Amino acid sequence: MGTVPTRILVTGALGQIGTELVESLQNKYGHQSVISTDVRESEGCIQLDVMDAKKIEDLIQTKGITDIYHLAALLSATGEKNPDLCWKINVDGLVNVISAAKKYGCRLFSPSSIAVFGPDCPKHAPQVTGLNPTTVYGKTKVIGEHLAMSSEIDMRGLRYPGLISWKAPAGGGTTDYAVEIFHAALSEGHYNCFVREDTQLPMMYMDDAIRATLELMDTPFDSLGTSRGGYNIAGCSFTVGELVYSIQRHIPEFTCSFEPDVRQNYADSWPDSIEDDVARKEWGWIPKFDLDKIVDDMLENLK
Ligand code: NAD
Ligand code: AKB
Repeated sequence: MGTVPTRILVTGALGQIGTELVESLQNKYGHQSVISTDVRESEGCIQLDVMDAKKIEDLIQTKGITDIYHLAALLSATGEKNPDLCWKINVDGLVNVISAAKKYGCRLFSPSSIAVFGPDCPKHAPQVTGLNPTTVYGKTKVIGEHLAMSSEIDMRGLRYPGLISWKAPAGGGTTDYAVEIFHAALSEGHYNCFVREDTQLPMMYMDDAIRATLELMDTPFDSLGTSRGGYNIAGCSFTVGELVYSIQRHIPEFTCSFEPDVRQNYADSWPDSIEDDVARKEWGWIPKFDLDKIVDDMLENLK
């Protein structure tokens, strides 16, 4: 008997990650094998609200879906402005997707985040530590990781750091400054940053994040241990000051001012850097982009 061909459903496909993940999945599995969905309308994308459990099931059944990449969510800054909605989309929406995956035997990728960590976490965050986030967004991600391990399906996740990319805008997170700064540097020569100059967070270039996602999903289930719901993956870690300095290698006249808002509190509650020894050991994770390489590539592509 032959193996069933991979047919993929992506939720939240129009977002920062979905824009690039869909492209990579299409390159890997063929254009027709990837069904893009989002609550927003766009050509080539099926409109799907992840609160609509029946429509999720209908799509999985009619399209013969084998794998789901569940990207629909509210990020930290938007989520803290509307915690009830954040809980609904990030937890109830995920539960809908898990139920459908279980019913139709689908594999499921559902991202976690460095937001699972709270102020009690060591500044270099280990894989296994207490998860006591202060944000609602972080709490929804902790629940997502628990559901991955308790739902009796093949469900996997990565604790993505702040992601930096140029193809789509960042979607309402605390780490958005690390994307916005490039656009401002090129268009205005100046950026007014909403966190302090010494704020240091774990970050990653989108190319590394997409590759990590595909590599995790390519790993045999039996090789994955108890971190399957949310592997720490490190890219690089830098302060805003260091990011400004790296951009000034290309644009010496670029300036940055600092006017911290409520997002400073979320950033301060997260670790500075990430220990990714378990991902390296279990499925061979190795990042490729350091700060200067990210900056070179971002400016080259945005110019
Ligand atoms: P994004 O905000 O750019 O995209 C999310 C997409 O979900 C949007 O296109 C939005 O329209 C859609 N959406 C919102 N509500 C929906 C609903 N009810 N039904 C269907 N679609 C809905 O986010 P992203 O950066 O692409 O993040 C994707 C996932 O990765 C999220 O789970 C996020 O928490 C996680 N993550 C992202 C980052 C990052 O830096 N981008 C870091 C860590 C974790
Ligand atoms: C956010 O800032 O909310 C996201 C994340 C780190 O989860 N980029």
